[in-house]
Amino acid sequence: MNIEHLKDHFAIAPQVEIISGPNGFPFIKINNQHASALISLYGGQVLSFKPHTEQEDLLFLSPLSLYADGKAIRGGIPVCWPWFGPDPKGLNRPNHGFVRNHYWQLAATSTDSTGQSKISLLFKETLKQENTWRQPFNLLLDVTVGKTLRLTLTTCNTGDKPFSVTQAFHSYFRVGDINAVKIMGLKGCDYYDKLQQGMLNSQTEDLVVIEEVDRIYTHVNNDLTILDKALQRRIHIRVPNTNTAVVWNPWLTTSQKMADLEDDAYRRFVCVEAGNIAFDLIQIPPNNSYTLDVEYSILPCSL
Ligand code: TA6
Repeated sequence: MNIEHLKDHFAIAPQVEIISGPNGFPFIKINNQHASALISLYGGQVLSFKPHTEQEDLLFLSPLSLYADGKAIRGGIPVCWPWFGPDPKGLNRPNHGFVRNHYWQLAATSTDSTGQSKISLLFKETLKQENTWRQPFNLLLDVTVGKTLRLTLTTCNTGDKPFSVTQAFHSYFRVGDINAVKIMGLKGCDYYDKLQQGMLNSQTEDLVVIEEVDRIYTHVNNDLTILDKALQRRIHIRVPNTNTAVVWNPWLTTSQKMADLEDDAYRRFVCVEAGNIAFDLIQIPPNNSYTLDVEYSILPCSL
């Protein structure tokens, strides 16, 4: 990917720069009146978002993350598409689909009158893809960086047959101390527990993470909140059009097994992943599209 070409076509001084990241991965660096952010074209992945009012990033990015072809970047907001989790057909294709492991095209950059920056990334059917996925499609990711961070992922069926996807924003949220975190908005929801062979359980209280957690929640609210007493802040996740979400924290033993995570990294993040997951399969007819829309904001603890 030619960074000079990207600079010529898409940089908007001084708010939007194109820079070379680790191993020459092209990054879009945003610094506008509201916030700073970093987006990798590899994976179409937001790696950092920090409103100027905040001391700490919204997102966790592993310092041991690999920046290598065929590997996912560990942290930020990986895009899981067109399937979430293991290959639904059992053909040994990558976990969480293939778009987090390939380059996206930078389609447009803009700023609006309120000072927000919008970055549009495109993953085209004609770009590299798994040879078993034969559905004609376009996939568009719009990232809007303002006081809040908004991501919309639009799947367009450009073929003549319907197809189905599962998908998620696999967001790694930075927390001050996992022991001082409460996840609100899941009380009363049922969940499938991946650590108990998919057993169905019910969430009776706000979720406190005290061990490894890997759950798919159903019928979730449109608003989820991570209350972080250590950083004295709340992360608010607005998901207007989905009703499944995953919560994942690997805890110590699983972190130790992961080469791209420090052993104690589990203390510093929790994944709360909004999407259409497992049974929440989205069917898209020919010439139709579907948009997953999520907005993240950071609020003080006291409000
Ligand atoms: O979203 C939770 C999960 O599917 C877990 O089961 C866990 O394995 C995690 O994602 C990380 O997956 P990855 O393929 O990125 O190593």
